[in-house]
Amino acid sequence: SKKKTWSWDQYLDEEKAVAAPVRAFTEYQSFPCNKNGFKVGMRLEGIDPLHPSMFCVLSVAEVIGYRLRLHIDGYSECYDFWVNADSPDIRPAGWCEMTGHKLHPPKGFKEHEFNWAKYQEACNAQAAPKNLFKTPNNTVTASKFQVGMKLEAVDRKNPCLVCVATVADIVDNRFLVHFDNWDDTYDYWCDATSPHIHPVGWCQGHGRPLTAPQGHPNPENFLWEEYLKDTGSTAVPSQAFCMRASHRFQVNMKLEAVDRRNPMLIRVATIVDTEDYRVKIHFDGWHDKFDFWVDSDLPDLHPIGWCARTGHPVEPPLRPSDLKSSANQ
Ligand code: MLY
Repeated sequence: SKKKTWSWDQYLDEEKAVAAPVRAFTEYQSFPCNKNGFKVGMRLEGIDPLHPSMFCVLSVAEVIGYRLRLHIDGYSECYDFWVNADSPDIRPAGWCEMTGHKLHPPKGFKEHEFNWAKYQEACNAQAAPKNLFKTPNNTVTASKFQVGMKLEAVDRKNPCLVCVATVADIVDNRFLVHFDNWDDTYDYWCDATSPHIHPVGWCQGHGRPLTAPQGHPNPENFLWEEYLKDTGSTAVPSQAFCMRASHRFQVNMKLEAVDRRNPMLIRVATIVDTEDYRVKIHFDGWHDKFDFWVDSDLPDLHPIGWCARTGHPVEPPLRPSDLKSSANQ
């Protein structure tokens, strides 16, 4: 084609824009130090993004650069999802059994009749070798957080709500936040530094309403003392919480960001607004109506040059002529 190859250097120069500095990005957003060794067809275990409490049998459906499209075996392709090769949400075959987690088998299997060795043979598929997975760096585990302990947590699907929640699972330095008497679709994995979690009593201390468990007989007058007693549970000790510092992104900084509506694409993007723990992403050349807020540590945000370095295409800014030609199609 006649299209000139697009370059960040030239673009930043033309736009008189600055790149978000690499130091603003977390380890999982920044340049990887290994190659993506996963291959299409390999099997593994991992968290179902729509049901974060569930570990499922997955297969690698597509590999682009440092990213993978994962398929939940036995289910529709519409549930496929993309992760980075170093995602803590994926684990080698056999991990669930080894760590005492329930593995959700492919559709059609009963829970106890699933067996990795037989399944691999039946599918004629290879399990992804263990060395392809990121080994969690020996971070201190969230020792003060224990399964069953209670806390107050932001419902990230309804971010204005702070709700009664429980530590439902722990893996390495992360734990699963579950909202009492709600289904697992609101659950999320985080660590002790998350800005979304607080000790019991935080809402009261900050003059904020606390959302009681679903079906609580007297939600307007929820009392922790009573609830802990009734449920025979304890609160996460307040010293366990160590909220991280706010991010270092600034308005107008450029970066590369996964397109939420078509997550196989990574686009040239700009930070157009910030809060302490969130940034608002704009895709260059696109209408503002596509702008969206994300947590600043979302693993789908990357420094400029990440795509080039990892062998992933980057979608250059949409130009006015692109709009015209797409309108004429
Ligand atoms: N309007 C939503 C709110 C659900 C909130 C769930 N949180 C507390 C876990 C509904 O009623 O479905």
